Amino acid sequence: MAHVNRLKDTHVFVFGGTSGIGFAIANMALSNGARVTISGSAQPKVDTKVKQLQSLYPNLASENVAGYACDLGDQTNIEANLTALFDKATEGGSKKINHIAYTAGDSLSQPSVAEATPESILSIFNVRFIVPSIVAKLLTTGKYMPQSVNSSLTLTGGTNTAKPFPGWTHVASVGGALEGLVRGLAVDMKPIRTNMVHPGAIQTELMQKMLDRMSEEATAKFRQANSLTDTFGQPEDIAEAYGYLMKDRFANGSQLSSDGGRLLV
Ligand SMILES: NC(=O)c1ccc[n+]([C@@H]2O[C@H](COP(=O)([O-])OP(=O)(O)OC[C@H]3O[C@@H](n4cnc5c(N)ncnc54)[C@H](OP(=O)(O)O)[C@@H]3O)[C@@H](O)[C@H]2O)c1
Ligand SMILES: *[C@@H]1O[C@H](CO)[C@@H](O)[C@H](O)[C@H]1NC(C)=O
Ligand SMILES: *[C@@H]1O[C@H](CO)[C@@H](O)[C@H](O)[C@H]1NC(C)=O
Ligand SMILES: CC(=O)N[C@H]1CO[C@H](CO)[C@@H](O)[C@@H]1O
Repeated sequence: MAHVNRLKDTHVFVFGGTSGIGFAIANMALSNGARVTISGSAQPKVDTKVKQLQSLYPNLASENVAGYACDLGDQTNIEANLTALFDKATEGGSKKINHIAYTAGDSLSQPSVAEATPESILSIFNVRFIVPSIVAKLLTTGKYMPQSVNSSLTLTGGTNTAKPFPGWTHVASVGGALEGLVRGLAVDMKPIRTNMVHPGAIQTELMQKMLDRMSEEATAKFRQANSLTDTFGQPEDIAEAYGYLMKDRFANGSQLSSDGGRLLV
């Protein structure tokens, strides 16, 4: 039997699709003939990024790329807002989502161990951990995603969990919690598959914000210390890891890294 392109004609939804890794996942999915919906915190940027994706594939029907804003930092309204978002993206459940990639992540400002408070520690968990947990809850109804091994949810961790940067204790904690979430969801969400990807140092807008505060010398040192090849990873490379996890119907509760060997440096 000839091998088929498994993303063709599927519906791929990307939380965090307006930037960095998520934008590259949306782009990867479009190149495979998927229909794509992206989300970010504000509609103007979502619209700009939808247009940018459309311009990359001039022959694509414009309805194959859509985007809706949802502020994932609004904890009080999160369940209602996510429900409204999925209703829009699926036209009330009639155009179901086959794969979700979750790469949304807000500012990494975190308390030092010395200055941490219960509130400041919990705040790091909101967009990266609590929200994907509520996303999973909404998928249990079957309204938005088919209950099938062909469906998948892919979350995002980071190599910081296994090898924390100095001062990154609480982000490492979120990563550890996410690993448990992924294994738990693989069991509880079956037959939908849940997996995760660990980025190393990937050259995205988020990374650029960090590099902007560093000297050229410090940047060179940072790059060298965080991959075996003295390079940053590119979003279009790690996007393939998410694509693989969407396609392999036996990948379940698993973790992949795209990190240039950062743990071996
Ligand atoms: N880049 C790396 O080296 C690296 C390494 C390890 C882990 N990670 C993790 O991988 C994830 C993606 O990283 P990235 O580098 O691609 O980051 P990025 O370029 O900053 O993209 C982050 C995305 O999250 C969305 N987002 C942030 N706050 C939001 C909110 N309140 N509501 C809705 N959307 C929100 C942003 O949307 P808007 O801008 O439209 O609001 C954007 O699309 C993050 O969780 C990051 O911590 C990255
Ligand atoms: C999954 O997709 C394959 C290939 O398209 C199809 O043969 C199979 O019936 C699907 N399984 C379910 C449970 O939908
Ligand atoms: C995923 O793994 C869990 C835990 O072993 C299992 O219950 C579930 O059936 C698996 N789903 C698929 C699609 O393999
Ligand atoms: C982006 C979005 O849909 N925000 C809504 C979240 O829920 C509150 C309360 O229902 C609304 O006021 C927001 O507009």
